[in-house]
Amino acid sequence: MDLARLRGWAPACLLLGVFLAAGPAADAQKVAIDFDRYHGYTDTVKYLKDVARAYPDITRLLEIGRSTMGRPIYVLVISNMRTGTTIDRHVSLRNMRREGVKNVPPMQPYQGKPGHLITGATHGNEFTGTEVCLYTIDKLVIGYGTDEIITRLIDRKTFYILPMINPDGVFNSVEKGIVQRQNSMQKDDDGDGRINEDGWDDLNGDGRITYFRYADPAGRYVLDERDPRIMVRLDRDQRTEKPRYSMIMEDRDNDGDGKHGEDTEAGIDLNRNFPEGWFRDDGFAGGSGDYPTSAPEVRAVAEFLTNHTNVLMAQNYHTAGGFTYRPMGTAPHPALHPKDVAVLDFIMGKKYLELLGEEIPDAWQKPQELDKFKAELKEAAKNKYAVQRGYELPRGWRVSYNEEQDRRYSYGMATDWMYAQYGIFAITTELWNPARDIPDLPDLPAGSGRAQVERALIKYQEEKYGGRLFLPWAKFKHPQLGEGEIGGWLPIYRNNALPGPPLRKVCETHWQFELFRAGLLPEVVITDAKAEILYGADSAREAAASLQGDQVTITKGKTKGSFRVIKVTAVIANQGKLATHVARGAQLPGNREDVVWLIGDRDKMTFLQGTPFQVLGVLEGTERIPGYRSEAGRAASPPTGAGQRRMRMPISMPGYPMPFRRGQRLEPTKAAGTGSTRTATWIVAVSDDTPLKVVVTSQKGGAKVREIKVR
Ligand SMILES: [Ca+2]
Ligand SMILES: [Ca+2]
Ligand SMILES: [Ca+2]
Ligand SMILES: [Ca+2]
Ligand SMILES: [Zn+2]
Repeated sequence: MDLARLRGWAPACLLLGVFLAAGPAADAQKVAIDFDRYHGYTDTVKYLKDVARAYPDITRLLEIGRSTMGRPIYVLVISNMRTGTTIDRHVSLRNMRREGVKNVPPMQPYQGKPGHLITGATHGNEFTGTEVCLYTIDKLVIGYGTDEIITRLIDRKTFYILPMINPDGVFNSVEKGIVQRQNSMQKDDDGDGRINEDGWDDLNGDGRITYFRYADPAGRYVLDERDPRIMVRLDRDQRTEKPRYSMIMEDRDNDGDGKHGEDTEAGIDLNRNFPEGWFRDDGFAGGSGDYPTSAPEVRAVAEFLTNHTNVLMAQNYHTAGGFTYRPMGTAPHPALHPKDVAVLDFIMGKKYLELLGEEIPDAWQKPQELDKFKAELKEAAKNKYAVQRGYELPRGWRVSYNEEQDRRYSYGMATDWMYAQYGIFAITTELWNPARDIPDLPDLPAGSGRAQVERALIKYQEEKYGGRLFLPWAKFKHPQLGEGEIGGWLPIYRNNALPGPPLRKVCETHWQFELFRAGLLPEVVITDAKAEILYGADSAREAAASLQGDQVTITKGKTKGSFRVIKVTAVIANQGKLATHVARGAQLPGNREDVVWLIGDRDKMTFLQGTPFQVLGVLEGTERIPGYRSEAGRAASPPTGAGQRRMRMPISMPGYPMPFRRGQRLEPTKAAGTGSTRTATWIVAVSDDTPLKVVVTSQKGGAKVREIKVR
């Protein structure tokens, strides 16, 4: 690999002409950013640091781990740093033998607000997602204080933006121009005992790695009849009268084994290394790793989500295609609870198709007629899952599971892992469909094939980019393969939104979509909290109250002080659109139901009725879920079979103290109410004037605190 030459090729080469200049920067944009070029690793990091410095009140930059090559993996937190609370601020862990020991890192206030995670570049060559992350950051920080909806979101929710899961892949793809999907773990791809011994090479020394094409009777390509710059790929058994060509990356056989570029710096595929449905597979480029989270980049994400448990919404950006995968890819349709299906398809999918301008399935328009659609599909549908749902999934909103052949698509994927193990509405959007996302692409009749799109794209880059994205083919004699030509697309443009207006359009559409999804997050509030004195007495500092059955016994002491029996009532409501968990989210091992605490000086209060925290369960949201009838109405078909087992539903109830003595269960009281509202009542005996407060903690719906005034 001729790195010395490549080093001279600075990312500045990618700077495009001023004709793509952005509109006038908004006044509030303290950190300038435009989308007329790709930012790559270096400028993305610089931007994140600049934003964190410029907006200290609403951002925090976290380094959540390091890549294989030692590059930091950053999450930019965007949330009002002065609002929010967490339970550990109100209940201190008590070490009875060594009081005052503090060895648990405190939670941050933003962890007590509903969270929305957006990631980019799990695959290093798919960095359009990194750009959408940066665009999203820009919109959020500029909108804070100027846009009412954005301000409200940043005050009450938490955005976690992770622009590059795979910084090494991004660096190699953008800064070095050597596209790299995988991470950079040392891997002997061809099993010859040597590592990274044959990467791609800049054969003609122009500072870029493009393609080499050469006449080859066994080749899989022919030249396009209308534009011989275009290579048309043949199907495996396709016959042709035209001369055949082969096309490889610019590359020489460095180790003389007769193979080209067989062992580059690329390591493993990060989107096959997450701990959901993982199995070892070295049968494709990079493989899935030695064990789940064996990649440091994946481990960083896994640790981050494990200790940032407030995330209910997530997006993992990839390229390309211009559609979204919602869960799941590793399991068939029944693995999802019908309520989650309805939230994903009828609410999110419908909005997504609207934003793309694509046709929305009839069933999504008329969810009240779902039974009719199901009956119709029974006659016509190609797959049984479509019949169960009442609709085929549209092109723009699909699953990677192969429903027609009833076969899993893949394994170890981030989105499945987030949904199945953390209860997150996680999706994967494959950004970029040039035929749709380039507003002024020339000469493209509807339903155009690949070659037609390619012709239009080449013409477009000639007109708008001065022909810099596609190099003309030039004769070159390859040291091993003989005569041929070097040229073609600069590889980074093959799978990413072209910078300038096309990239901005992709960014804007997906920013709008994630803004919409953020607006669905739950919002748990204490709508009312009051206390009334049922009984009061003086001279009772040492008073104690105890409860046996329904009998309260009060024992007054001798020294001076006051003593009161107080009834506290708190009303809690979820005022957000979605429930505080996905349908079975509270049953997942790392998750817990919502609870409400009554907190005061524990040495001065005795709970007579109601446990210190009471269970709220899962608070429903305010949005009616179209296309879903809850168990209360008509039972929605319960998930069965392998899918349900795969969700690892536990056999015990989550989250409560286990019985500490045989035969006696210490179970918390359940608050009254259903739907989105609960009422919790306590009766406590309190000595002196210890202040009381109610704290509601919902893992994904937020934590709130309210001081109690005793009347
Ligand atoms: Ca090797
Ligand atoms: Ca090589
Ligand atoms: Ca070259
Ligand atoms: Ca070789
Ligand atoms: Zn990808």
